[in-house]
Amino acid sequence: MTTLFDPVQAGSLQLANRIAMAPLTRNRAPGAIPTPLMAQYYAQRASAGLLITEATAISPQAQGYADVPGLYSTEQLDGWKQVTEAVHKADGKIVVQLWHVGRVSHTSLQPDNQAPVAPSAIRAQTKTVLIDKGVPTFADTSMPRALDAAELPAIVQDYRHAARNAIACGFDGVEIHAANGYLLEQFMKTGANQRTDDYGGNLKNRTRLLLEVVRAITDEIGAGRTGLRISPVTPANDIADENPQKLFDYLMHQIGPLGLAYVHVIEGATGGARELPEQPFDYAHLKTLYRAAGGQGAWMVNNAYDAALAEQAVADVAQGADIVAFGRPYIANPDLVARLQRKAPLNTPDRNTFYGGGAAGYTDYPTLDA
Ligand code: 8OZ
Repeated sequence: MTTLFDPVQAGSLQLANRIAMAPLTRNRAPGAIPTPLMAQYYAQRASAGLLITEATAISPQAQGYADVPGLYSTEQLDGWKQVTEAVHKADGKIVVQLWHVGRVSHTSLQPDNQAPVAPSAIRAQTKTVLIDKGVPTFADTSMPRALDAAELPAIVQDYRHAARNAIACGFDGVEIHAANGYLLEQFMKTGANQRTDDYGGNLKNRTRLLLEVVRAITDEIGAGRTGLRISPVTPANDIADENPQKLFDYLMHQIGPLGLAYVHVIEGATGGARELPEQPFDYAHLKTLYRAAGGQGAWMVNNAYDAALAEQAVADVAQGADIVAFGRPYIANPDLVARLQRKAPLNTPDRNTFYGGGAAGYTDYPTLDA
């Protein structure tokens, strides 16, 4: 029987175990530049089979939160090099999550204080994090403007450049963030996309931008180093679709043949309930369709897994998962792999230090052996 502690192949990534650190926004990169403290934080967690970085902006326009990192300037790349070196020195594997927030932004975070961009000029009823004199504050997102179709090739190029930058600074690969109500999901879901051009309306059109991004990135760095994160039914950041099962079933047909390293699925509401009674979703069917379409990537699942649920998921080869990603447990347990293996108790994460700040609640959670 397969366990969480068995190795697994995800595309060209050879992973030592089936436990991944989920992407976690921590707002500790002032000026969008990764710091030595971030290198320490990721290296502490390097026993995970795969580390997925916090969401990382592919361009200035892609920024939507204070003090989140980017992957487009020389200073940012130098910062990330320290991170990848520290993780590799600790025998870890790390991919960077490529992010464009779309409408989930604030004018004060956009180039020249412009409006954030979106498929349609529909404001998200959600908040973003601004940091005022070191103190995180929540602010309503700004009214976005609808992107002209002629602007989209430049955004696809930004993804391609970011993927090239990722490899140049030592990442083992990238994860495309197509979840949680950000730009790529805004295009996919009817609640945010009312376009009448080639990027709106039917499923082919709504998934067009994502598939262009996937093709550009896989062409640039290879599909075996590229993962994809989706969240079929999450209401995060005010996103909704009239028929998520149909949308994601369709997407599996499209991505199956592309040779991706893994598909990372957030089950239920991000950071919330795994089951949404008003929005049932068949994840096993999704996986079956992906495999039927030729998809051989690792199937990664996420959202509120505990040890028992995770063990059960990887033990069930047909229905279950190849990899389980843990989010909140990784905030507080740098040695999560050892703790799960030894069935040891877990430290509890402190919500007050999730976003912004320094080492407290970041690099100071104790290991079992400490
Ligand atoms: C929490 C706070 C800010 C951003 C996501 C990147 O939900 C995020 C995020 C999470 O994917």
